[in-house]
Amino acid sequence: MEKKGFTLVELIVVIGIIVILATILITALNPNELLKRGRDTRRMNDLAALSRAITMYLSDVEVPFIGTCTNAYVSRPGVSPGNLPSGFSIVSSTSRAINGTGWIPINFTLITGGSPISMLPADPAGAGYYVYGCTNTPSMQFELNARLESSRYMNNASNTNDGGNSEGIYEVGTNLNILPDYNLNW
Ligand SMILES: [Ca+2]
Repeated sequence: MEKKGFTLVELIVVIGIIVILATILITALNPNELLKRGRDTRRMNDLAALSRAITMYLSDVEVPFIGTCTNAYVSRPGVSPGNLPSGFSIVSSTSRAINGTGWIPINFTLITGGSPISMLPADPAGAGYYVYGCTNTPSMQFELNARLESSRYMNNASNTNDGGNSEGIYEVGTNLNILPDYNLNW
């Protein structure tokens, strides 16, 4: 008599093969690494956009104010002191306002034609944060810091690649020696 359907053993073998293939696929795709890459891409874009906006502000506004440069500005309050640049007063806020009251105290709305950014960026990881520093001597310069976390992009934070002074930190700006070599851990 012809056999119809699968036997139990055949089913178990098929299910076993599916489980093995699914495991291989998930390992290859590594969803955790993909999420980290997504956040890193956003961090690099955030800092690039912010850097362009500050540069535009400096070239456009007649009497610019880029912050009190003895401060280091942080996009998240409550960060452990050991994970912040030393030698600066730490000023932190979650406000993303672009009118000078946000975590970066620059009034981007003064730019002719309006601000190129609609809000200040914040790190896409819940525990993450960005750091902003400035100097007025000899001229107004700034630095922005973020931590990268994916295997693919982490090397972008090396000083060889970003030109900065802190190996583990992704540094962007017009003077990457404003903020010291520190550990931006979270
Ligand atoms: Ca660096």
